[in-house]
Amino acid sequence: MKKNRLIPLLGIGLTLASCADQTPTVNLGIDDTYYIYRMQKLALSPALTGQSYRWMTADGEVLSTGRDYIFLVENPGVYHLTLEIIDDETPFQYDFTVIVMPEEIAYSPYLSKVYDYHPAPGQFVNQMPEYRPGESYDDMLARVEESLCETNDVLVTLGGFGGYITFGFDHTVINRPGEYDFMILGNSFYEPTGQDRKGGSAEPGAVMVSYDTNCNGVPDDEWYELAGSEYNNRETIHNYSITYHRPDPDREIISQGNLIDINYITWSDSEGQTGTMPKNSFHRTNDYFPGWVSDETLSFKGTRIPDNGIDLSGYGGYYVLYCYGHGYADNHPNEDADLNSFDISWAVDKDGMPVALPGVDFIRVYTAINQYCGWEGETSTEICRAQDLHISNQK
Ligand SMILES: [Ca+2]
Ligand SMILES: [Ca+2]
Ligand SMILES: [Ca+2]
Repeated sequence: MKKNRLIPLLGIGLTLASCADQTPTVNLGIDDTYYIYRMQKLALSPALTGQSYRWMTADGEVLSTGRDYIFLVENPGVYHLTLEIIDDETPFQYDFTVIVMPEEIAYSPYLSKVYDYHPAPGQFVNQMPEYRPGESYDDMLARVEESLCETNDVLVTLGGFGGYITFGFDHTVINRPGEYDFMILGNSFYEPTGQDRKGGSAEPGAVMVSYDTNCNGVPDDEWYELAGSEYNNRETIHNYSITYHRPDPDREIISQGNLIDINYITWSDSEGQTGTMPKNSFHRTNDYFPGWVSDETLSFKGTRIPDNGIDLSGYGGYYVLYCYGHGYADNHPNEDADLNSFDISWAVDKDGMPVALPGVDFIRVYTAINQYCGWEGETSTEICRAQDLHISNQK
């Protein structure tokens, strides 16, 4: 979040308002003129109260009917706005202007910040990125940020179902109507033999978005899921939750083919099911439970979409993980930009109702499948990059 600063204009010092501006000084609480950068929020909160409120453009288009309003636009320009406070006793109308300027240092289309990283257990955990004994969660978070920011493109695993990451850009991602707004890249690939149905290694991650409505720069606001192609699949389980248990040092070590410890990590879920995440011979040296976590259990929740892996060999030798339509990360190869792109207008609330968001500040991805595919192991979403599609990437 940019700090307030003063800029000289026509010899007058004017406050450059930003999202952090909560306490304007005039009686109404709204200034005559604001100067902000594009893709930055301006929080407006009148000091006067009324029965209802109407924020409008000069053309009379109603922008909001709430008392508080966050002004956010993509393009520089001069915006004439009106606040109408509707009240029998003290009605009020106030015209003011927001002058939106281009940013001084070009925004990056790529990630600039990782807010949190909480993978579920998995065969790549503690390796993507590497965890070194004694390191803290903050050390890991810094490494994840280094992996994903800009075009570093280093894969980060989210582990099994529910494992998640939260990231953001150096500006608010604008929701352009009818367009994809951002893209997330992973390591999905198509297997060569499939012709009729796209499949290979598709490990879909559900995507959630959040708008920093309290303007504190912290992802503590309401989250909304982007309803992907399987959101209304009858086999999708909403509000699914799972708890993984740290490996029991007293467990019986039983091997089975390429699985060298079939009782390695146990889990139980909200459907009354239990299961295990075995350790396999290809990832025998690393712990699958996050090394920086001291808790005995790890719990996650979210929308569980149906299993997508089919064993084509019939004996557990060759699984193909089929791709879903759209709306998931790590679901289609990166070359297919549209199938890795997301429209903020897909956002729904916890009841599945569409939510109109002007933009998003925080994006979360979590593994949306709880599935184990023989020697290929648990299905885990991996990501390596995210990009705002409305910012030029000419750098
Ligand atoms: Ca959009
Ligand atoms: Ca916030
Ligand atoms: Ca993957």
